[in-house]
Amino acid sequence: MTTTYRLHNYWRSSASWRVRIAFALKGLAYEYVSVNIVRDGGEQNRPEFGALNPMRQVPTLELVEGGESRFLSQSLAIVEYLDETTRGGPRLLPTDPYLRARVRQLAEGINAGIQPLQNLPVFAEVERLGGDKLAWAKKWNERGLAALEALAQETVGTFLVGQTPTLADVCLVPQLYAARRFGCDTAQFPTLERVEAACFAVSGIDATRPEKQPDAVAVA
Ligand SMILES: N[C@@H](CCC(=O)N[C@@H](CS)C(=O)NCC(=O)O)C(=O)O
Repeated sequence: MTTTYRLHNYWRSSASWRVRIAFALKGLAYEYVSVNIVRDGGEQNRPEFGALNPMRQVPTLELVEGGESRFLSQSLAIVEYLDETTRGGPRLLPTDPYLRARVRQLAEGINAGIQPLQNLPVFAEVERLGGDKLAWAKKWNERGLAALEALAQETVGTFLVGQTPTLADVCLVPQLYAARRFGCDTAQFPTLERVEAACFAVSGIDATRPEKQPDAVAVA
C-alpha cells in the first residue's frame, strides 16, 4: 500500500528540521502542515493537535495509507522509521553495531542532552524563576556542543560518523543554528562547523533551512 506523508511541523523548531533533513536525504516528498508553536499560546496546545500527539510537540508525522492516518512523534523515532521503510538515499543508521551506537550516542547527546533545555516550556519556567533564558540556553548549548566536538574525533570523516550523512548529522545541523540564535560562537567547534558545511553541500539540504519554509516569518 502506498504511504503518503504529512509533516506537522514549525519552521523554527529544531526537532522539526531534523525530520525535514531526513526527508531530503531520502528524496521523499511530504505535505508541509504548519503548527505555530508560539502564536496565541501555541497551536500544539489545542485539543485537535493533542489528539494527534499527546506530548503536544512538533514534529508529528502523519502516515496516510488507504485513507487511514497513523501518527508518529519524536524526531529520532521518525527518522529511524523513514530509514527502515524506504530505499532511497544514504543509510542514516550504519549496519555496524558499534558505529550505529556511536551515531545514536551523538544524536542523543543533542536530542536528550541539549535540545530539551531550550524548549519553550523550559524557557517559560526559567523566566518565571527570574532567570535569563538566553544565558541559560547558551550555557547548555556550549557545554553539549563542546562534548560533541570531542566525541566526534573518533569517527569523523566528511560527516560525524564516516563518509555519508547519518542521524547524528541530521541532529547537528539544527542544533548549530539554535546555538547561534542563543549567542554561541560556534567557531569554537571547528569539526562540527566543517561537518555542517558538508551537510549543506548535499543536494536538497539547503531547502530545509528554517527561513525557506512556508510558515517562516522574518525575524531580526
Ligand atoms: N524529543 C522531541 C522534542 C520535540 C520538541 O521539543 N519540540 C518542540 C519544538 S523543537 C516543541 O514542540 N515545543 C513546543 C512545546 O513544547 O510546547 C523530538 O525529537 O521530537
